[in-house]
Amino acid sequence: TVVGRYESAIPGAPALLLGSHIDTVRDAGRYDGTLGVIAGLVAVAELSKRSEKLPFAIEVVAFGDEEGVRFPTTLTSSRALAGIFDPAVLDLCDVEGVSLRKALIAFSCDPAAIAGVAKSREEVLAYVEVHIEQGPVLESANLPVGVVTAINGVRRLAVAVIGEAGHAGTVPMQLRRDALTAAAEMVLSVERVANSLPDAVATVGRMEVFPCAVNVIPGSVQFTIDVRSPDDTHRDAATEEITRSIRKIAADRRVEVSISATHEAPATACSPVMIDALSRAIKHLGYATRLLPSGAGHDAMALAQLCHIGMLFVRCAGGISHNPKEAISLQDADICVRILLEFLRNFKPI
Ligand code: HGY
Ligand code: MN
Ligand code: MN
Repeated sequence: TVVGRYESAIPGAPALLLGSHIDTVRDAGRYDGTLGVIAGLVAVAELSKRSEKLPFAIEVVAFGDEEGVRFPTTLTSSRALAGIFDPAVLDLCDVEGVSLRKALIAFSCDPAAIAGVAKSREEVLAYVEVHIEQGPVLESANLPVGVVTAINGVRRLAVAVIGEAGHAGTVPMQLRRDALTAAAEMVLSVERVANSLPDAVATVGRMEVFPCAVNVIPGSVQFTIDVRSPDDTHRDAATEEITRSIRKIAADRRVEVSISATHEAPATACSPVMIDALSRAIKHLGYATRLLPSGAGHDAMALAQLCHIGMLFVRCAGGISHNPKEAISLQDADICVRILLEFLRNFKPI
């Protein structure tokens, strides 16, 4: 995580945090996360150019791990800053078996120093994250920006299916304990359960097949499940139903299955004070204010444990994200920075 501080008129004053994450998913777009850091930097550069000082400091924060692509955890950087980092995640390993602890040390970081980066409530006023919407709502409403009301809660699971590897040519179908066909039925049950609940979504985004050879019946399969809802009871009901269904499929197909929880973040409401302040800035610049929930997770979920949070969404083409086709217009980027500046100049510490 990289943090830059723009000092206040009162040196050492508490800071308003602006920022987002600079890590991405594989084969990602250029704006998910990065836009929030750049927008913060451009707003501060504008203030600095005019030697404008505010009654509070501004810290622009570039979080290093929000996506959780390499290790089976997520929000590690923002949780560290918010003082809610769980040291147990240091022992989680990537697909090569390298632990987060080892990777940090190899990157000349000191895992023992993580606790020391936590901010205190007294030194932080609030956190504002500018982020692409990653959905189609603003584009369909023909609006450049929107204000986030709440962020979906999420649960992530790691599933391991153990069958029996065998010769693809000699084992009769009814004698097989094929881990991949069992996993395939499980994946479809994830989709079925999510479709049965009004506002839940569930995704199997990653799957590894072993030994992964054209003429070998798969002996084992590992896959991930990501379950979300704006309502944590729906999120949990979907997760329980999916777990039940996976265990039944395993029993019917005579394979073993292990299911472990790898990540959980509760649905997180943005602070009404921040929603109002961002809405006022949008209105002041002459744009209609659109309030909307976030289906995607964000570092703001972690910062909500430390301070008031607000999020400003920026329209993105076709709502496409986690995809190289991710795109925003220069005009919308300019509008979001102007709104951020209007917000900063009128922000009254809460
Ligand atoms: O998964 C998410 O919602 C975010 O992109 N990390
Ligand atoms: Mn993302
Ligand atoms: Mn993001």
